[in-house]
Amino acid sequence: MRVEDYIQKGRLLGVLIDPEKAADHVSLLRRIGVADFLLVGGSTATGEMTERTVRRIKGMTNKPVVLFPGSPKQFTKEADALLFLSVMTSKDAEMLAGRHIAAARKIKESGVETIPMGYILIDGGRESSVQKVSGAEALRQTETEKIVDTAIACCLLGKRLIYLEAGSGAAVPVRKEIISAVRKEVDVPLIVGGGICTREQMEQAYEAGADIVVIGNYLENHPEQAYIFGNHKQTNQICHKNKL
Ligand code: 1GP
Repeated sequence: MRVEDYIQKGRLLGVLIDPEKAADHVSLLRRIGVADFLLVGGSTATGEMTERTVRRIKGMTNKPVVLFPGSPKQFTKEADALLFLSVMTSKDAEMLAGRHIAAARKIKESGVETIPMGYILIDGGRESSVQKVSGAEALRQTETEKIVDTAIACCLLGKRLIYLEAGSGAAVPVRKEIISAVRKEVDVPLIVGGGICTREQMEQAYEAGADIVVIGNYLENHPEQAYIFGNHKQTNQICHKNKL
């Protein structure tokens, strides 16, 4: 099944694995076990690290492995799909289209499934690594109307997925009122991530309209807590053949 079709099911948990943070086998297994699919990416990971990490995960599970790249160098044809993201809150043309042009031919020739995604950075209470690396601005959590307008613009631009991002390790996740306001105006699947550390926060995001919740830091630091986020929907129809 194509990843884009799979994510239409909703109430999915994506676990983000940063290739720069080497994880032991048990830690990775725990995180893979609770995920519906894996996201691989980091702000400054190299291509080699990314490819090694994708191969490693694919050697442990048949759950989809999706690239969430911090730069074009992080593309690898080993992945099942690529989130081809435009940082909608950036004023830097490179973040909106320039880097995409640089990587376009390689991506097309690889045949890897590519999902155009609008990435909306929202203030999570501390400067995120994506802000440091890209210089992208974060919209304030009080700017609901602007966030919704940005999401509408994503759809008008043909994005088929929207990521509401409070930033890696955010002190405050995206408010549920923002998620529901966006949900009311757009039909494309919504990903919500940044600073989610509890089951309650995850459930609130789903209830407000998130189709996918992404957790990175918390599970990286507390892999033994992964079970808390498990069985987050009644029928988890994931996966082809589960190697775990
Ligand atoms: C970061 O939204 C993801 O891009 C995940 O954030 O690491 O804070 O869970 P956390």
